[in-house]
Amino acid sequence: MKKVITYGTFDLFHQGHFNILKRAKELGDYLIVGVTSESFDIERGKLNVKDSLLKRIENVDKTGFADEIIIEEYQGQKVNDIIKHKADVFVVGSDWTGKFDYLKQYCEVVYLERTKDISSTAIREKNISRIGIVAGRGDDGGFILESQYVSGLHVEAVYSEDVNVADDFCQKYELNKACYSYKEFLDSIDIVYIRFSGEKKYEYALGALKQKKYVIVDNYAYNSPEQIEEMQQCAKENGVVICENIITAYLRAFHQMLWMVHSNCVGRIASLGIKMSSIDFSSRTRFEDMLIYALFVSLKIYGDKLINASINTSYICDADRKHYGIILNGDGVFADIDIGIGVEMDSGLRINGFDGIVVVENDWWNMGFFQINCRDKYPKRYSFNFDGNGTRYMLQELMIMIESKTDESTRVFYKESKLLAELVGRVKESIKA
Ligand code: C2G
Repeated sequence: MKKVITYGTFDLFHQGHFNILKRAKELGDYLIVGVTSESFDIERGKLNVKDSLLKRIENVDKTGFADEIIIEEYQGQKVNDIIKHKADVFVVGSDWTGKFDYLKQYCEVVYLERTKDISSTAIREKNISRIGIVAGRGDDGGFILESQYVSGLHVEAVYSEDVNVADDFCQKYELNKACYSYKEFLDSIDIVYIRFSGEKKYEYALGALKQKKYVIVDNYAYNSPEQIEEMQQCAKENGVVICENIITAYLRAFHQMLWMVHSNCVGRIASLGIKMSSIDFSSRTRFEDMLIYALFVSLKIYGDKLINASINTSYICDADRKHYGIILNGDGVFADIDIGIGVEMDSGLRINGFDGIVVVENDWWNMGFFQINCRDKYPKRYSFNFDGNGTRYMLQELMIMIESKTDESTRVFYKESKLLAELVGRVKESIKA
């Protein structure tokens, strides 16, 4: 007897789930389905799961394909299950291609093509939101993998003016369709992720907002404050939200750190030290991409006081390796920012208070933990480990905004986005001068 085993959360059960169970069953004589427990989903960072474990099991059972249903409760359980149940084949959707190759030493591993179109009834009845990506050249930055960890979302379509870019992207990430007309693209989705840094980003955003689509945008602060204001106004008028993709803003550790700093845990803030190197951030990044993150943290610490701060900059360049020094100085404000492109640097964040220091080592923009050092006390660590690159937390926030119909994110307020754009502009001007 050939035994097949497959796993999933099976939340908001839809056609994609049905298809994989049907095809998994066809690969053998006996199908075991592992349904993830609530605590395992929390542990693996799967967010926004709506149905209870009981309901998810019931839905799998109703298909009639499963001969046995088990519960997946911990990391590493798949190996144990395969050995225990003597499974011959492990099956999972192609959205996980490569991720489960380590199981090949125990049984055959089959990645079945994921269902690209999960049917409009499922989308309507179960409130599944469809995402479309406006793509430029390059990869998706891990966005699609991260979106798989947020239940109730489905990446469906890609748009690009360049037919080849759209086709390649669609094929690479197995999306439902590649669109060459922006209107057709907008008609088939609910949320637009503008992963495109060209001039037309602003037009794409406005076009989508006018069609009442939620918008996620990278490097929003490259736009002028006036353009940002216009986009925000347009979002409000159309009852949707434009969401800025600054990953740090959505991380649990970052909030906790901010709340503690604003509760005086290190006393009055004396200064901020921010260092970031492209070597740690992302090898293909530009100065502005990192500047947005550094200024965002400064803004979250100092708030409106930054408006009147003076900005002094220095710039050293050696071929394509560059170092930028930025000092923000004002009434109650002092931030010292070092940004290196291709330059080795001890990346980290220090918030120096009169009574102690907040320390975030290394890649602080992706922080899972921080430490507070206060005199006469043991250093204390606050840890909120998370998986992936953090994008899923931004998507979770977006889902909450959609469900609760909030008109702006409390993680990055509209007012902060405008101020950030203004600061980015001022820093760039100062460097040019
Ligand atoms: N799936 C699919 N097509 C879709 C959506 C999902 O083929 N449009 C597949 C997934 O690839 C997976 C199964 O359906 O094999 C269950 O999907 P989820 O409930 O989203 O579970 P997932 O988070 O993919 O977990 O240990 C759990 C496994 O790692 C899979």
